Amino acid sequence: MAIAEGSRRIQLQVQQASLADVLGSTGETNVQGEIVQRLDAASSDIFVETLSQSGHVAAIGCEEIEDPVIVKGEAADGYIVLMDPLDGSSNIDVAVSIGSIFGIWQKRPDETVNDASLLRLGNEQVAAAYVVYGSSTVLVIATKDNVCGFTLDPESGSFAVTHPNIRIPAECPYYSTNEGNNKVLDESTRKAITLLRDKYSQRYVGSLVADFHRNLLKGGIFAYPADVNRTDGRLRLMYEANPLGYVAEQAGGAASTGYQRILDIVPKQLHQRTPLILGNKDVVEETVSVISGS
Ligand code: P6P
Repeated sequence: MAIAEGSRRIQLQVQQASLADVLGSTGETNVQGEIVQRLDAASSDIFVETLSQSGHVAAIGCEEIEDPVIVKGEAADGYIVLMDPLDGSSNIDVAVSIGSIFGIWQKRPDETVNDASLLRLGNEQVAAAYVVYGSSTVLVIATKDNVCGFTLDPESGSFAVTHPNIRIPAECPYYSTNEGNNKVLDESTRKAITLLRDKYSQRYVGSLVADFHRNLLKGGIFAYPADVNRTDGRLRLMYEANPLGYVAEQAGGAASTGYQRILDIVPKQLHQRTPLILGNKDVVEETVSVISGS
């Protein structure tokens, strides 16, 4: 409910954009060294507020905030939420789909929450969610063996079930990757991308949530592999790869670094990056076998 309420408020700002004077940058750079868009900061503030006030969240990790937010008077049955409050910032000013991503863990019993509490294994997630702010606003929530999509009714401000029991299709029509990176891929990765290009149609929005949501509903694979400039990959493990990897697996898909299952990675720090191969299980496995030579 806290995520739904926060996304309802953010969607209003996304739709008003220039009219609400929320575009452009704050002039600051975040812990990632990226220019903070004003909507990044607003989204972070909104979700920190709704999650903290929910009474069920003990700590929050956020792409826009260097250190964990430990919620005062934390809830005994607290959850730990790691989030990318607004993903795809470069697309905000050009009216292209953007999204929010959440990984949800249960605080360990009798745990006094501290910074280390947020460095949990991806496969210990109890739920994950994302919101895509596109031609419609869709909230997708994954729990064990169940992925369900809800669409926001802008008139009433409430979400209705529109995509019950999402399963990623067996067929794979699309691949999503930044083809501009081909020149910096190692040989086996470049071969893997070539195989995708030969077999599937390219669809690449430049917003991870939008690319993943299309591939989840229609079938497809998203690949942001390691390259010579980004040996650890570009995307973030704790609040992008882990949550979407959880959603993919609960819908019958897969998520890998190209060498290892995403949800098996032992995290070392809150903002660490990872390569990400995500989507249709068969195609992820084929792609991983070419990348890793296994
Ligand atoms: P590139 C957006 O900034 C993001 O974090 C993801 O949403 C997206 O998939 C990726 O970066 C795009 O990166 O290098 O293709 O612009």
